[in-house]
Amino acid sequence: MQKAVAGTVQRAGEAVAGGAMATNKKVQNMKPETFDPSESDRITSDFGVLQHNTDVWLKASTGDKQGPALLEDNFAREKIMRFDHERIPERVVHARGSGAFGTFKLYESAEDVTSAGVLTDTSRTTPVFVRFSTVLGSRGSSDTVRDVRGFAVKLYTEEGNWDIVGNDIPVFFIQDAIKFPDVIHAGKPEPQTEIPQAQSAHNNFWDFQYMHKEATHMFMWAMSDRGIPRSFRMMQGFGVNTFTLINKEGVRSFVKFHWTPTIGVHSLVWDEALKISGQDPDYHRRDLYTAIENGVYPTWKFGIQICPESRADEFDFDILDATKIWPEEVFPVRYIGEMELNRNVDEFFPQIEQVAFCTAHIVPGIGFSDDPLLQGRNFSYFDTQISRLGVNFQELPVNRPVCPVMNHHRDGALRHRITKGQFNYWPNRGSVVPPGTISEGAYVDYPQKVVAMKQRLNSVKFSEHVNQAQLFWNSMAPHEKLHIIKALSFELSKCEDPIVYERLVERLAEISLELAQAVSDKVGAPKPEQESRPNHGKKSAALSQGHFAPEALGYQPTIASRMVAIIVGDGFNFAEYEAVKGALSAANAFCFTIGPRKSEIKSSGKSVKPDHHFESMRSTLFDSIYIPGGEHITTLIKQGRVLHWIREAFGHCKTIGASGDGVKIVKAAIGIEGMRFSESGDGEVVDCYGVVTSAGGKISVGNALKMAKG
Ligand code: HDE
Repeated sequence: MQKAVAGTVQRAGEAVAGGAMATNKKVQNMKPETFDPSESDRITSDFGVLQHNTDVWLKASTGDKQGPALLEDNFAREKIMRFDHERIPERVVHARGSGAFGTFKLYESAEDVTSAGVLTDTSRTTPVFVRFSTVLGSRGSSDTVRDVRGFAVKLYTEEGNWDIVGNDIPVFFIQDAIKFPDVIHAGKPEPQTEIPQAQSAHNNFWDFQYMHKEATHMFMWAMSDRGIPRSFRMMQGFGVNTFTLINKEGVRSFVKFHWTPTIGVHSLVWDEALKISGQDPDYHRRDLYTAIENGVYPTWKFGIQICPESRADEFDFDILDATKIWPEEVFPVRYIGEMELNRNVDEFFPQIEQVAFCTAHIVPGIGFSDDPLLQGRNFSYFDTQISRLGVNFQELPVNRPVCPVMNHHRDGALRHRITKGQFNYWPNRGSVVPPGTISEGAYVDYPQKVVAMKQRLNSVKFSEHVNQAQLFWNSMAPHEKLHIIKALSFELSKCEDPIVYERLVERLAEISLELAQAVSDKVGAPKPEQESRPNHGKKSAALSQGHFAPEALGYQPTIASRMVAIIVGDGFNFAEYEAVKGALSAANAFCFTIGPRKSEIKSSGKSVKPDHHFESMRSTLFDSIYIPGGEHITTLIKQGRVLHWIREAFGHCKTIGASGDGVKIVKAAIGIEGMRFSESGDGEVVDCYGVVTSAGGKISVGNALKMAKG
């Protein structure tokens, strides 16, 4: 795994051993199964017998002539047999992912709405594990594809595990769980060819989108910049489904859960995402690991949107419909806690691959709602873990709670736990392990009154599907609208069947005529002449990514963990190089030196060994580039690859810094004198945080620049 060369490199978790990690209950809880090899350890068989040669199979051999391998070699057979069975089924969705451990701290009690300890006790630090994922791709697919991202959080509370199995987009494609197999079949590779991998750009996906008008709102989100995040650390997380909170008095409220990153919400641009897919398919995985490994811990604010039960019917949408957001103007987000990820896993498979989330994992003070998507999910997650991990999946180290687990469930494949005594049923004559009482904090189901007919029917308000798609479109900044047009134009161009892209363009005309016309032109569909539904003109500020700039949340913009490439050749100005690198590293930016070769690059008596050469990395993998002055410019300016580095970074709206003669190469590449903050060919206006240099070599770090067009 690539480590950043700058900043204080510390082994996350270990560095604070004796501190927070030593008291992290989940870290302690996994200790018995954690093997940390030492110099004195030697290879044994699985049944503990020390082995002396594990490289050559036992043979009937004379030494000068090869003889047959013998079946009696127990160790060789064990080694091969264990290897043969290393794979388990990958997740049926969200197969590709990565994760980390951390902590959750509450800073404001929500006792007015819930009795849950994790949401009322501000003295607690609750251990967490988070797994981020894409949805459609297989386990080995690329990180930067256009897709929804999973954002699944397991909170190991003192009252049991609470899982918020969310996404980076607050709504879903479908309203009813019974449609899940259809939407996933339509999105995954097509059955006759198993093509395309990890892509929604194909006939079946868009056919489904048209056939299910309820998907309209969600596909707008997926086609927006949310579909191509810059980093897992820069994504919002949403519980999506409507849950309930119940307070001590037994009063119930409806709730939506939010995670908001304190470094802001940032995305790639599509051209970058496409290229990174090939250049570094592990881009997001590596980014998360590297940041944590270097002590730049990602944090999210935790927020709740509350709707009192008495107000549930007041709105023009059903609050139990997962294709709808609760607009923040109507339901403000109340931020009450913060989550930090501060420890990478020790081993991928037993921790990230075997972690098992279930929406049904809730704790006292938290409940479900009648959201029909949630009800189906509550069944599906348990069920899928049984085929993926087996019935005793709850016992796996990463999954088991930090509080006691006691019951009369027994046996099943790979049961680990040994329970003493005679009783494995309740009630028993010895009163062994009875249920808890309410005063002991036992989970009590909310006594909800249900009067209904048994029918296959959703509520009337579930039938409106376009209002919030319009709200989303109207709320986008100009560059966000442009990106949606481009994304839809890309995706629909990959659909060969005219009925698919023509009908979808008709659907777009229900959202916005401007959108439909722009896309129709690109994809060759008939141009809609009038909007097929009037636009209500409403907006909601919190739907645009720009709304989540760190300043808006009370945080300073930061360059920490941002990737900076410093371009050098023989004869570069060492003093400038050192000054800029030092300033950036002190601010915890991750600096990489890139040169014509990895061997030493000389500069008036000094030299550096670059981390990469121009061909082994590309500008796409960095947030910013800096070119020091010096004689190297006369050579570099003639090299197409170096000019491409600068041009490409410019085209992707990246911060480009140069000092001294470095300015000349920037000018040669992009035709602009000195330091500029880029605007793309489309005239987009973006916010940049980063390195600011001037031709005079003045350097300031971490400035937030509002870019202006022109
Ligand atoms: Fe999932 N989903 N889902 N999902 N989902 C799974 O469970 C399912 C839905 C989400 O990192 C599966 O353990 C149904 C919405 C995440 O391990 C499976 C429905 C949201 C993850 C499953 C939904 C999600 C999953 C596959 C419709 C956002 C990855 C493997 C009713 C709130 C968890 C697994 C991880 C995984 C079923 C819809 C998020 C099959 C039936 C809505 C983040 O059980």
